[in-house]
Amino acid sequence: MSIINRIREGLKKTREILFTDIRDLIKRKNVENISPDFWDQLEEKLIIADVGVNITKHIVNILKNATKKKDQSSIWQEIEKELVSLLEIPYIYDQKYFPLRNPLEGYPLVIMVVGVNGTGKTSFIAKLANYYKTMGLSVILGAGDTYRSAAIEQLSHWAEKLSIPIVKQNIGADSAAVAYDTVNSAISKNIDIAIIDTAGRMHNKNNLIQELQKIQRVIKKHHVEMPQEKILILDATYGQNSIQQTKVFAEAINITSVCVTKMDTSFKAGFVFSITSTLGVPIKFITFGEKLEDIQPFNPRDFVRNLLED
Ligand SMILES: Nc1nc2c(ncn2[C@@H]2O[C@H](COP(=O)(O)OP(=O)(O)O)[C@@H](O)[C@H]2O)c(=O)[nH]1
Ligand SMILES: [Mg+2]
Repeated sequence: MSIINRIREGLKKTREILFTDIRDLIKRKNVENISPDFWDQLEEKLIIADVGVNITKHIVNILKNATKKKDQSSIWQEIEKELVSLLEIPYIYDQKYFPLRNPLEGYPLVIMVVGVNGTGKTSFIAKLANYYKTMGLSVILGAGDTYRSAAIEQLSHWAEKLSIPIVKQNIGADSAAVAYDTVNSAISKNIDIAIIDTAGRMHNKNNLIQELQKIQRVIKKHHVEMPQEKILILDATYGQNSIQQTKVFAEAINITSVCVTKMDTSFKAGFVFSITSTLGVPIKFITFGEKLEDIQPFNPRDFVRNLLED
């Protein structure tokens, strides 16, 4: 299956739940006679798909305004433009590391991955490593989730499968030390990218915050501008709740971007339309399956087109 088809397949549920009505709307010959019921039902659907009340009202207004345009293609363009603008936060990237950026000459790009357990952190790291490996870059992993032994094993499995190096210690080890060693190894071996896994839960919230801050502090000993990227993983199956659950991570460290996982299984993927306005950072990746290739840099325009086009 081509990449485009994989994404469409992955977004099938969102396409059906959220966008069937909107697609129909665009195709209507007679947009003047849309009944108030239509708008009520659409609003209800958007709310069920976890778009969120404010964004739902906003989207319905966009659609109402768009249907005032006379021809189909201007309606289409208007809807597309407005939906894209909800998803978009412009950012700078390097062609070499697209969609990420490494402003530090002569240093590896260090990526810290954070998020609640079970959201898909470790799977995302494997997919991301594979993505960059395919682009010809070298990658090293750091098993920074030392809180659960399964987490270390899982990451080691992926490192082996991808034939890339990994830095790990035993369960209960100091995760900041693992992170430090990972970056150290990347620098001394001239590796392009270091990706560091972290714990998603600890005894309590304060432990977790302190742990993440410590990892960050220790990485900074290599260079104050590291880690250059801090990616928060949001699980699409939790919808709006996934944003609520992750406020603690945003509190602990300055998140630089978001990856939304499990787009393929979710009926609640509508919440992606409220991520950028709630968290104030761009969505840079989505994952839509369990295979290594089920990852894509997030492109708001392609995303909206995949949902709106037949
Ligand atoms: N269908 C689907 N499953 C996923 C995706 N990403 C992760 N998973 C599954 O979600 C579960 C938790 O993933 P894991 O990476 O261990 O989460 P972590 O605890 O945050 O590290 C695993 O069973 C993964 O296979 C995705 O994009 N689609
Ligand atoms: Mg994990």
